[in-house]
Amino acid sequence: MNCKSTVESLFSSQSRNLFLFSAPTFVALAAAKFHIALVGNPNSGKTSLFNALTGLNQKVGNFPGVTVDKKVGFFSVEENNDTELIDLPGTYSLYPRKADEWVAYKVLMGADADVQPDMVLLVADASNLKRNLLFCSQIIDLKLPVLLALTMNDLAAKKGIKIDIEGLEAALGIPVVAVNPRKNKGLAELKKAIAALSLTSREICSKVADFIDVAALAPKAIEEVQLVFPELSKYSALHHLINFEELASKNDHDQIPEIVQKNNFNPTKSQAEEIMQRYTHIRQIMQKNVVEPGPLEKKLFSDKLDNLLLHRIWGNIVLLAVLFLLFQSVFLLAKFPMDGIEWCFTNASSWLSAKLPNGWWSDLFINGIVAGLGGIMVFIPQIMILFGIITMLEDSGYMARIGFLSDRLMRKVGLNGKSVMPMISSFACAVPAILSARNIENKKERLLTILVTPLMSCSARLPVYTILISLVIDDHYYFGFLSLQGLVMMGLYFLGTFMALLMSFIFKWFITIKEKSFFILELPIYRAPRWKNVGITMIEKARIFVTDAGKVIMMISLALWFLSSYGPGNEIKQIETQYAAKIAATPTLQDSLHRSMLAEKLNHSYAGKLGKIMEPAIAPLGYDWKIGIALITSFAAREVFVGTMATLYSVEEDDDQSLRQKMQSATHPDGTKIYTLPAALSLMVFYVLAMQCMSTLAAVKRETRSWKWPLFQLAYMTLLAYGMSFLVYQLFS
Ligand SMILES: Nc1nc2c(ncn2[C@@H]2O[C@H](COP(=O)(O)OP(=O)(O)OP(=O)(O)O)[C@@H](O)[C@H]2O)c(=O)[nH]1
Ligand SMILES: [Mg+2]
Repeated sequence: MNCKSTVESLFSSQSRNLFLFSAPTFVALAAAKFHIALVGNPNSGKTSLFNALTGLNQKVGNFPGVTVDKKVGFFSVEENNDTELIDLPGTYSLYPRKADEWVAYKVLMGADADVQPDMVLLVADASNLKRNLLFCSQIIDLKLPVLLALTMNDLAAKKGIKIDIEGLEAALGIPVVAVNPRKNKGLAELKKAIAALSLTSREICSKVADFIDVAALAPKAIEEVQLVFPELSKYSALHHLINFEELASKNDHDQIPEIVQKNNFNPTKSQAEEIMQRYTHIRQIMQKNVVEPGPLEKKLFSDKLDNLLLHRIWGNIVLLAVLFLLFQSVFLLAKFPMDGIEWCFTNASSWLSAKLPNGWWSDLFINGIVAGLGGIMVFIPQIMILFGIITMLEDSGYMARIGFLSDRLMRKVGLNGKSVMPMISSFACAVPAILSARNIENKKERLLTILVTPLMSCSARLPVYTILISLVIDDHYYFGFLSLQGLVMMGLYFLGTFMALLMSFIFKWFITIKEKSFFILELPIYRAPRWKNVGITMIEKARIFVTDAGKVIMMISLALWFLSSYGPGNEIKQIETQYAAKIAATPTLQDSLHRSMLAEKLNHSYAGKLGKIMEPAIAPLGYDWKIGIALITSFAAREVFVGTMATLYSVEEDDDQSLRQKMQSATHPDGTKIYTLPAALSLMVFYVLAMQCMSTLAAVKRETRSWKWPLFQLAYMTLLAYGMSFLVYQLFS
């Protein structure tokens, strides 16, 4: 329906619609900034619509609970290009239970200091209209200016559902526009409707008829709250009675509890009554305006597929196969591009060494910057593939099934089927994964998920695993396609997952938060992943990896280059003079003498001294001092390991070898190899289990609102890593 008819129908409707009183009194869009809050049920397409309108690229996924925080973007309505759109987490009703639902709830109740919306853009899934209308009816009763955008009309049509949009509009008393954000359809109409509604004053919007008789739910109490807060609608007043602690400002804190007590207000009873009344009215609206097929008439492809994918036996077999393919493809598909990138960097640095004049700055450039950059660029293909596959899992709807399949196992260790989504997305990065745990209702399960999620191997560990595996594991294929290196890599991922479950099982006995636990996850229908989204995510993540991690790596590489090229006093100078004399005496040995000089200089540098101090602590794990330095620098970000090695080895040797070759031939002072199987395995285990990521700790601090949990996490993971690496080294040597 186009906007003209939307507006016309609003003004001509004989329904309870109060817009028909409207004389435009408030030209909000002309004001500098107009704020629109985007709300609706989870997985109804809010973020898709947000992206379509603002041109941004916020994360969209085919499962409920993708957005867990507010996100802001701008778009233009008519001439005004300063309209602010705030994407919010999905909520099923105005009775929030989860941390992410509270975010949306507070905005809607006007209790969020940062976001005071002038209009609410409500998104509802047309293929699930009845449930979506519950939330919609609650928003209507808040008496804010509201516009309903119906998404998933294509799916509704497939299911055989027909909606009379004009009828719906009349019945609800708010404008309704059909859109398809996936295909950018209906956006112009939506913008026109926004413009039209923005001309309607808030006061007039507030006069729209109640969807249900709110006052009857608690007549006296609501009236008394409205005396204290005259600006509240009846329904907002009811919510203040229920959630006054979160909604009322400190000054008004005491008044509402008094009202609650005096009137014997019972929130549970009022809520049950309210929901019943709403559904009664919604059923009438549906009967009049929506034609639905009988329950058995149309079985969607999704339902048939679920018979297999959620099957108790087959479902789990498919799940294992999917995870297996995920890891194998990260290894197999990335191999050739990685070799190519490595080849380019090795050649570039030998070309540069030949062309640039000798000097400290060319040394810094080639051995510090180029070596550091090369060390991380190699891993772009693997990171892109990993993010690509995870995005496909999320976008297709399969991720939600993984949650469903694993709920039983998860429960045994104190977690919840919903913990699976953070845990799997933590294969990519723990920071967004920890945020996404907001989707878990139960506080204890959410905390446990946050505590163990960093044990899942994130993409920053990939570079470390890859280089260590290539040093000690044969490049062998079973049956022509099963890569041994890939299997070891899978083993590392498995170790992290197993430890996460084990730790949760242990912690669940010590964390005493008592709360009812349940697993309600709406299974979305299967959808083809949007390839553009997959592509953009892959490119975007590669870009972030290179720029964010790159910045840290560059800085650390530069600092390391300095620390490993200079030393205290004039020790370095002395070594240089000594060797100059030796070379002058035996010029035939010049090459090997030069190499020993570099090694000795490194040993006497600041970095060498620091490494030597920590060597006794890490020797039992099979590490030398250079690994020790890498363990410290890795705390900024794990992938810094590779850059650290690149810098330390390039300061010492100036051949045209790749980092891998240099590490392969590295030896202890007694001539034995450093990267033996036991040492490399022990190091891999350390990287699987240790908490070496400042950003993760910061995220945990923010989500748990205390330092207690991140510090606990740092302590337990470090101890676990040390203990297990020690065990592995001793067992294998
Ligand atoms: N077929 C179809 N799919 C859509 C439409 N709109 C969105 N989608 C898909 O619906 C899924 C959910 O979209 P999101 O935009 O992430 O939903 P959301 O409401 O932001 O979800 P939460 O953040 O979890 O509350 C994605 O797979 C979208 O591609 C539509 O009109 N038709
Ligand atoms: Mg979203």
